[in-house]
Amino acid sequence: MSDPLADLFRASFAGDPTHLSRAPGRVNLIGEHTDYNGLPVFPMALQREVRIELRPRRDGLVTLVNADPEFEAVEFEVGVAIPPGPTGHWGNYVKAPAQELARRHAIIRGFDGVLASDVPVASGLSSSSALVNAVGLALAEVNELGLDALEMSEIMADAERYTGTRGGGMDQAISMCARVGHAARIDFHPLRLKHVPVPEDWRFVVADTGVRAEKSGPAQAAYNRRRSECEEALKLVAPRLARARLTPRPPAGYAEMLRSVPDDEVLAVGEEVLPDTLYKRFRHVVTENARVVEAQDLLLQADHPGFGTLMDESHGSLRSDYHVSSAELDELVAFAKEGGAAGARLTGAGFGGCIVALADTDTVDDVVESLVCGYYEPRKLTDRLDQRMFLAVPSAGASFGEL
Ligand code: NG1
Repeated sequence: MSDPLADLFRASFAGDPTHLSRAPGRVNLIGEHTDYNGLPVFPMALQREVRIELRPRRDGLVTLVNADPEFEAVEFEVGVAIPPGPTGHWGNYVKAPAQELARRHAIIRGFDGVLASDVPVASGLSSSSALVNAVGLALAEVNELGLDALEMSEIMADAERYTGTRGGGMDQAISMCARVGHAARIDFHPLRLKHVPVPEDWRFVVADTGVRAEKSGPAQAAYNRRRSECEEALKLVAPRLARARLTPRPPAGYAEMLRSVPDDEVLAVGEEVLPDTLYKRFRHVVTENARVVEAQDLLLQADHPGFGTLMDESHGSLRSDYHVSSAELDELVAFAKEGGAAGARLTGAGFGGCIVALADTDTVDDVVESLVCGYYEPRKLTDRLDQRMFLAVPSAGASFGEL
């Protein structure tokens, strides 16, 4: 059978590729902007993935050719201080895991490889972490590091900060550790996953606004600002909780705070001490955490309407309190609901990118039709519709093997 990636390999290097490293993108079902606050998230891996066919090298050179001619080939030496390319260059996501693995495990071997990805870029579906993970896994295996998926997830989360985004660890963890047919509740510090089966008749529709949410561009500053705002809010609330004797000492993080004090009391203190914007950010984080906890139970019980309602509430909070939605995201959500979705929300960081809508086998066609007629047709975005809108299939995490 012809393998276009292998053909590209032969055209780029002499000989054949020997190994395949692959890592999927993800859709986050609920729990947005909670991971970097140390609070849980609830994503699943997608059938869309980054695939690298490669051949290990004896020296430390990494050469990676992208099947998409829009992206020039990347070449560098593995090391502890790899000079980054210009901000936003895709090569930075290749260098990121190489530098982190060199710092932690003194890796010395690189590879020749060719890469193809069908994860939409800048859409909130973690194309970046899929790339970081696929390269990181390749380097870990080529250097025989013997790391497990959880260890790799944590290293890759640190690695991606090389690109300038102060992200949480959700994307790397689900892309490394996901199970076929399951979503996962992910908790942090320490990192752990609880895999929950997705009922057979549930359908998650992913629909792209067509507005790119470049996290290497302006969205990066907006994203990092949200993170700082959450830290600032906690710094103001924590001592007040201790002074009110609600906690023995100021809680060190959101997770500790929400374990010790009921949400309504935390919110009451927040409202008292925080300026308006900070309070809104804080309220989103506290209420979104509660929604994740509830979502896990509802998925286990296959409570379709209940899960949908939580998704609606999440979107409302991301729009009104966290200010990361956009007119296009709100419109897609509205059309999904009009078509009969049980719930719909933006997914990923926001500022553009995709929504995820919950339908089932009976309603999915109507939801899709409503999105096409309401959003894509009037905007003349019906070309490459299968790229813009697809059904998410809960898929397996990253893997590495011989070809
Ligand atoms: P997206 O928008 O998919 O890149 C980002 C972060 C996540 C998480 C979400 C918001 C990275 C790599 N990803 O995801 O960790 O914070 O935003 O919930 O920074």
